[in-house]
Amino acid sequence: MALGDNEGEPPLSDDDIDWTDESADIAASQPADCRDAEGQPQKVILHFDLDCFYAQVEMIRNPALWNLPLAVHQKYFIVTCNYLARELGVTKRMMATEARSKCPELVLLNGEDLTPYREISYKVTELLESFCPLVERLGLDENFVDITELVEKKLKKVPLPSDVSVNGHIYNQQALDTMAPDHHRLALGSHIAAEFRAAVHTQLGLTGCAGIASSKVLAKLVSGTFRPNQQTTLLPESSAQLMCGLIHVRAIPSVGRSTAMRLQALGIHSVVDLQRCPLPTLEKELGGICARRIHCLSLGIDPLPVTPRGPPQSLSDEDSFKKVSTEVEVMQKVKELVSSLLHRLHRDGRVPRTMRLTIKRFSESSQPVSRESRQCPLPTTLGQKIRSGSWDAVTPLVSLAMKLFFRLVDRHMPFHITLISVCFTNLQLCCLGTRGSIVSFFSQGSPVKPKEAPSAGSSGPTCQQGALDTSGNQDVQEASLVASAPLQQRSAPSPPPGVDPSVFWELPEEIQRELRSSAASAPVPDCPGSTASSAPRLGLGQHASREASSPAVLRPPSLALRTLANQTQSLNPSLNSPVHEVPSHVDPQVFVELPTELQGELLAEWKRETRTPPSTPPSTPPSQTLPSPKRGWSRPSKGKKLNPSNRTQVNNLLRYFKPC
Ligand code: DCP
Ligand code: MG
Ligand code: MG
Repeated sequence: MALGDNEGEPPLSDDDIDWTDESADIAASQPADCRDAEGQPQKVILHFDLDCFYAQVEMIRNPALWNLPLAVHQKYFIVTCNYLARELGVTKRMMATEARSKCPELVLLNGEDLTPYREISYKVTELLESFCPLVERLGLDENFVDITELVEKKLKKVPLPSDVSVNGHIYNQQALDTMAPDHHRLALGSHIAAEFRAAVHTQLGLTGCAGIASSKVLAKLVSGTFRPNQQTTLLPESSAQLMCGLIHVRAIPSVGRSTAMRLQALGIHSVVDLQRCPLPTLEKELGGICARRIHCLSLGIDPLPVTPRGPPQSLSDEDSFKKVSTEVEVMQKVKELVSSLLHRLHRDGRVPRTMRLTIKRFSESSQPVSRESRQCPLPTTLGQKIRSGSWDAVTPLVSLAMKLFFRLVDRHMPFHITLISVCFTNLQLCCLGTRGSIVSFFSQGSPVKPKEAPSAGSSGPTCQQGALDTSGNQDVQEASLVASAPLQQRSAPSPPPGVDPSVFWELPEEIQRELRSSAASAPVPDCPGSTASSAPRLGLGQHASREASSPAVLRPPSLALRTLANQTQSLNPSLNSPVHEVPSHVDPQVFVELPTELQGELLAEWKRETRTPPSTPPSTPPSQTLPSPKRGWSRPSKGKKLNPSNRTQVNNLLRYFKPC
């Protein structure tokens, strides 16, 4: 039952009253002007959940489906259906056969390839990030946004609460007290939420529900109260009722099946049971951290901030089935997974250092079956193949995965597998150059020219196998699977060592000259296991601008820029991340045209620079030898400017990215 169905004030039991009193104490501990103990304004958090997400994506891909009942299935189950199908009795998690019998005119689409859903999912996050940097993804169709600062800005414009109203619903139809600062903030937050939802609809054609509250857990729990395409604001006085309205502990975000089973063993079934359970009892069963966290959550308290996660730390894909019991079948499944992951890795542009294989065995028992995994490091040369988008990587990866498989399963015994998952983790920008070195952008196999086949017969610097993961399988670690990739041969003058020629020749001559002269003056650092230690280093330090300042954040409606970014994205498949933050000394228009890798490096360097305490005198003359990156990027004292002549010498490369 939707929470919103539970309108009106239900009678409170004695337990409810206890809990309400406790939450009232917590509320009373908050200062009246809505600042927390550290003097920060109390948070306003937005949770945004797209409506029938996979079905909406399918309707966008094929507009002829708009007015038809539509369901998306994976294997035999409906994973979602549009609201028209829901009206006709189809539900999520229903068997596809049952859905068909309930609604014979149902259009059933297979949703096992997540690629289109992922793509649109990231577009939604990017759009939200363009309004506000504090966005945290949750699954594919949800985002938290910390809109506290936006609310504060609005508050400055509308300090008098007289005409404030809430946009959308108020949970439990609680009356808004326009004189209460927290109500005022949440009301302003509801208008921001409405603006975000409108933008997602007009720019991406998607509808969704929003919840506005003072914490992540409350925002998430309240957002689905009215569906679809609606929003609900939770005022603090109603949070106790919201939490007590959750029947089962599983309704609390982050309480999964296994935690719920452990709680059940303690006799805890409902959220109220959990609220009333003494903390030491919980701690004994779940450990201190987990116990305190879920106890707080059960009370609607969630101190965790919205944490932008950046790009995913790993990419994985899995397939489940009734029975796989032969080596050939396993290899076929692994090959499919690896191929799909290679495509995603290529678009991502980073190189994985580790591969993990996970399986699930068949079990007659009703108890959940745990997964078993083995992992191994990937040879760096294989990483290069992956990054270049070469399908040559499939065979060695499948062979590695099969070695992992046979560490889990005895090949001489019968087996029955119901799930295989392949995961690439430890994703890194590049194998050449150290972190913070711009050389990684120019290194061989950069995603700028991912499909270009290297010509035979030439050779260049390559990183050999990196440091071995001691947790991995020795025989897998030792597998020598790939030959070093040769560099493409071009006419003279040659690029500096360590620089991908295919990228180098795309650069303006001026930059080519500068890279050559920079390379001539410094050694290249080793990456783990690198054989390229004799190649010259292109340290960012020498290219640094010393004009560090606050971030230049591009926000809508910067339509021209967005269009430019979109165009660039379509030209360069590796550029699939949003451009919302630009180093202050880089021309935003130029920045969006750079490959993601270089954007990342420039941003990281610039952030390191802004974090460096302003202890280094800004007038430090540029060193004749290369300065260390730290020195080169140190922040000047506020208000001081570099001597232009110094700046010319210090800013070798970055000046090409500066606005005219
Ligand atoms: N999903 C899935 N398997 C599940 C649950 C969900 O593959 N067991 C996918 C399909 C959904 C998407 O995740 O479209 C988002 O899940 P939601 O629970 O948010 O459901 P929907 O967005 O589809 O519907 P709603 O309008 O109820 O949010
Ligand atoms: Mg949804
Ligand atoms: Mg969801």
